[in-house]
Amino acid sequence: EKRIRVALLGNPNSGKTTIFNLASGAHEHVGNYSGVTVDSKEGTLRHNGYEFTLIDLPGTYSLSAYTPEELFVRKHILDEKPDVIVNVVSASAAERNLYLTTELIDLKVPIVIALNMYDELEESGRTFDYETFGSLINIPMVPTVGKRGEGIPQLLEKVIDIYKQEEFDYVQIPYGRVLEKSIGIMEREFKNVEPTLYAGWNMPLRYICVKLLEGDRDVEKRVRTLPQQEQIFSRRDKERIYIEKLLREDPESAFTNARYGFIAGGLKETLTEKTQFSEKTK
Ligand code: GDP
Ligand code: MG
Ligand code: K
Repeated sequence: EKRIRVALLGNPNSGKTTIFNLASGAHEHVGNYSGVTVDSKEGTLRHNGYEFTLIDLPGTYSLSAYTPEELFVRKHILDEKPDVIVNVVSASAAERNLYLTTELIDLKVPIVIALNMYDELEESGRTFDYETFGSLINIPMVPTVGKRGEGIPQLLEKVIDIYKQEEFDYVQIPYGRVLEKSIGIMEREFKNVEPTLYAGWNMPLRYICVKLLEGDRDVEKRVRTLPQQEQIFSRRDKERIYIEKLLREDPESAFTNARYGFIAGGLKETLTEKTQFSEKTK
């Protein structure tokens, strides 16, 4: 029997524990994450000839290295390398929830999106062309209503598909002319670094460069172990100044805004208010 390790990841209150309990038959506490302990829970289930190990991770809004939850989740993805990540997204708050997805895209990990709370989206009268949005980010999206168990078999089928898929065509988040230029310069700075020195971090080079430009403490700590760290940091500092000068915002905000811009652009084409929709079809 084949085993698939699946990490459930998403914002607090997106329905991760509900899906976890439902699928694994566990009875974990559903409600606001207390924040007292940062921990994950494991449960297993069988479906269609596979044994799934589900991992319920703490809720996070981002994967920066600021809060214990964010660091824990990022470390889990990088070190435990789950076979597939199920990104649980609250469909009724898609724009905010999909921010985390942009960070997962940069990490180039296999993802399936559970578009949970789909009942709330429908009740609010909106429509979401999630298939089009999913093809924009090249990640399958499966509508689910965790509370009622709807969509879970379909979700597991998609997880199997992604598990079996051998090659991925990862989308790149477009950060805009100024940031892309700095990313390229940082990537070239790594030309002199022996790749085996950072291969174990399991971070794509582009991700390392983005995080360095953002000033991510965890990635900075790692880069300090490289023999070329002095040149890298001196270049990084110059690029941060350049970004701030041209964009008139700190680099971290610039990256955050670009990620939100990417999501907002895609949703503008695919997420409609009912009133607009019915006017069009009249
Ligand atoms: P977590 O913080 O991501 O683990 O979220 P929980 O699983 O604790 O769920 C948060 C709340 O949303 C709970 O009250 C659930 O009963 C509710 N919930 C979960 N899935 C759905 C869903 O698909 N639709 C609706 N309307 N509520 C849901
Ligand atoms: Mg939970
Ligand atoms: K919760």
